[in-house]
Amino acid sequence: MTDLAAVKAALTSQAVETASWAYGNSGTRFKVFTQPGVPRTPREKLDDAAKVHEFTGAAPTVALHIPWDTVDDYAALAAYARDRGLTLGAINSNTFQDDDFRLGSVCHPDPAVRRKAVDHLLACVDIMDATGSRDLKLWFADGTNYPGQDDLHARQDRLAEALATVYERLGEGQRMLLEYKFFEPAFYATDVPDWGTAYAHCLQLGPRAKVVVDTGHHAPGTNIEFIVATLLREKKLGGFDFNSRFYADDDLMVGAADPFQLFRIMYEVVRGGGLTADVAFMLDQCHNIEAKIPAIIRSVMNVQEATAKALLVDGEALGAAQRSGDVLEANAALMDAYNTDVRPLLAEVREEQGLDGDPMGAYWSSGWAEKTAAERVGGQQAGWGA
Ligand code: AOS
Ligand code: ZN
Ligand code: ZN
Repeated sequence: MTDLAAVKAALTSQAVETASWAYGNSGTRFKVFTQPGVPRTPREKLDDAAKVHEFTGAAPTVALHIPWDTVDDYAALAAYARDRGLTLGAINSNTFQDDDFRLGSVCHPDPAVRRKAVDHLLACVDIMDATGSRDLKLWFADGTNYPGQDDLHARQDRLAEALATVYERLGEGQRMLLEYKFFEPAFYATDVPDWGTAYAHCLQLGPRAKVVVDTGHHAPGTNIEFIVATLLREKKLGGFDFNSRFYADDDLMVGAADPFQLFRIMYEVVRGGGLTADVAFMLDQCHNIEAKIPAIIRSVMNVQEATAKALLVDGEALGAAQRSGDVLEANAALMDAYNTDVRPLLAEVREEQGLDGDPMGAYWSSGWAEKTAAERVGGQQAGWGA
């Protein structure tokens, strides 16, 4: 039997971090479609994020990206967020948009380019000091396109050296989250292509270095929940970049392509004791053709639905079936939870928090979309096309 009060308490305390860049215009390398009312400044992105939090009650932090969210005074930006009931979340670095990084950043063969990349990462930690952010999130576009282009082994050595320099600089309570991705923009060998490489570096660095699982960064068919279970066992799961994919790094709304996979992931999170603040549940998505704030609200709700289903798994029945080797009953215990319609439960949880049970409806009737469309002219691009 599941303890409904415990399930509700877990759902009430769950927080999903939204990404500043998801509020801006985005697209593919073919076309960036502009939308009315899109934020023009980091502050306006926070205004939109505050709406997501207002209607879901579950999105209290916002990840920033440097330099896309560059401001003169980061402490003032953090105060601006606080005034809107938000705090600033992970600081995402960018070592992929500069001409100097054609052959890589921290893995580049030229020490001067590596130094430039490390300086940027250190500047990101300075920003974390000002914003009070806990996490530095590192994703490296580094890699090679052709066999022989550079020395794979030496590139790992350079990466390790750069990471160690930044790790040393972390302040108390700060963490380094290392993200992996199997290809793109490099097409032959990516320098952090998989969880094993990220894990090996994090293990070497120490307890404050952890792995980020971006759900869109795996080869088709990869069992992501197995990776999650393993990282949790090793106390190395720092968080998620949630999104969904049909083909490559599509950055579509989490839970849209494969809600069953999201459920399986959240089940391993619950099973492995990962439903805590130690694991950052972040969204890393682009809303190229759909309205952005409602898409982010939908994404938060999709994470909540998968979590609710995971929490509803009858652990006793599942355990008993597993111990007796009853394959079908064990599978049925998971599927029963997955096939439960948790929307009424989540509506109840929201209403108990004083929120509208229907965040999407509440947002659409709030007038925010019309107000921002009228007031904001010339919305900002998210920062990249794809
Ligand atoms: C890139 O593919 C990664 O998913 C990054 O996490 C992210 O989208 C980028 O660094 C934006 O900050
Ligand atoms: Zn990501
Ligand atoms: Zn990605």
